[in-house]
Amino acid sequence: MAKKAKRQKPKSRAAARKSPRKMGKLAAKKSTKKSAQQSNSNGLPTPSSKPYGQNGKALTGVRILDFTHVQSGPTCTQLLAWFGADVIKVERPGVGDITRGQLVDVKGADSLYFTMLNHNKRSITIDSKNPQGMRVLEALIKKCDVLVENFAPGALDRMGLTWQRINKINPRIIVASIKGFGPGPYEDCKVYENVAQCAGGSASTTGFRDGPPLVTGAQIGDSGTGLHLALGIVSALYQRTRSGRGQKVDVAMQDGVLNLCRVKLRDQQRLKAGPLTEYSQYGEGVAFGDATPRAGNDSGGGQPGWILKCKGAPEDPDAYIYFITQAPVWGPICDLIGEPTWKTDPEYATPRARLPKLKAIFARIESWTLTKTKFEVMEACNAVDIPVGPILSMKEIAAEPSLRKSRTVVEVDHPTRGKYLSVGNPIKLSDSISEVRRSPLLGEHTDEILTDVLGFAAKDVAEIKNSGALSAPKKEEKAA
Ligand code: CAO
Repeated sequence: MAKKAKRQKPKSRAAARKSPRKMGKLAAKKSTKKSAQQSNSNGLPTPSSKPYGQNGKALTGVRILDFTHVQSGPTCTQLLAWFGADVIKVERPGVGDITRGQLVDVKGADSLYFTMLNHNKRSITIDSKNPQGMRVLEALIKKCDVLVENFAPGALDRMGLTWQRINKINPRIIVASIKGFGPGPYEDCKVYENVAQCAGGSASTTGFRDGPPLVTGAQIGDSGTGLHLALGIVSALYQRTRSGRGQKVDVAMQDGVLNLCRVKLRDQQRLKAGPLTEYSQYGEGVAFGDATPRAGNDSGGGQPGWILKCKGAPEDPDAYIYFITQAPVWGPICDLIGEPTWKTDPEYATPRARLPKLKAIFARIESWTLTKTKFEVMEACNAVDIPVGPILSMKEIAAEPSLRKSRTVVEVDHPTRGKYLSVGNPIKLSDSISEVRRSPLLGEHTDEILTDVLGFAAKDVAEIKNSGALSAPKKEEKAA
């Protein structure tokens, strides 16, 4: 890291020896004030007086050797880059991250899959299996604070970059890895998003009771694990300010998904105490098995909720609203839908009385929501504090002005594909403001990294380049 926080100077021994009794009254007062200030500072520098946003970025000075590919690892390093880390993405010469060429929509340009996961990074191409390539990698390991990777199990070791070797080259470096599974029977498996969703308990608890397990659209296996890894990395960086040494940070995708599904493991254990009464299955009189069932659109938080049709459904596939019959707002719900007697009728007045009739209650609420668009329902309900969620399509999200204003949805310009939309940094720091810069072209920063970051002299750069370590193998060599 570039600069350490300025610490308060320890008192000199002579000063420490001076007895307060020997000081004048004023000096004694001053000293008391000073020591109070010191004890409040926790060793931190004096609060900056610069305007917010002008103190660099949260991770300015942190350099990342980004050995990630596809989605999980790049999600993590993109977040770190948005917080100001210098992220150097190492890619295989000629090929790069495989996603550059996946789901291509503009011929000859990097795919949106790649561009939307690799903002604010620099790209260098290195063949890690070429000795000169390894020379560059070792130089990078010396210069970086964190190495992040999500290769298949054992791939980094096979390159010769074991934890022991990396740690020997740079004992301060943090080595952060994503694998599909943690230690155990599946530790050697390659894993993609949906494999993790299934193995982490998400699929078995998603979907309708009478249908097959479902995967979700949210990439909880890949992007979710990337988020977990980013937190592990910044925690390790913080610990390093005290320990002075690096450590390994490992996150398994199965574990990351399970962490996001913890309410379902909660329900698994509650089953021992009887049926899960907030599940609509209970109200419908369907017996529970011995594992957490799929709960359709029931709310996971214990407040009965369901997705209801609004004006335009089902022709408009997104004309729906998530409606929660939260106990504290039962009265306003009854008034809104035109059933004021339900507020006092013992058959409806309490959550317990409503449980067996939830299906019929939601049908009655739906007869009201069907008279309004999802936005009208939103307006009417929020006016009286009833929480509802409009089912927004990606088209609506892309056009939503408030998301543009908050820079959660941003327009980015790219030299080969032109303008495109991306999701910006969803985490807003008031003193570390993210700007979204386009993803790098393959190997775009190879030369500047070799010279400016690693300090290789022109003859070394030439030697490395001549070895073929930074360029794609020639066609005839490939065929041989
Ligand atoms: N130079 C030379 N070789 C390189 C290289 C470089 N710059 N970068 C990668 N390689 C090599 C690796 O060393 C590896 O070679 P070996 O198999 O000979 O050791 C090879 O490329 C392939 O790496 P891989 O096994 O990681 O890639 P894959 O496409 O076969 O598998 C994936 C992809 C994602 C299934 C696997 O990497 C994985 O399971 N990762 C961990 C879990 C994960 O992150 N999954 C999420 C992916 S996003 O959905």
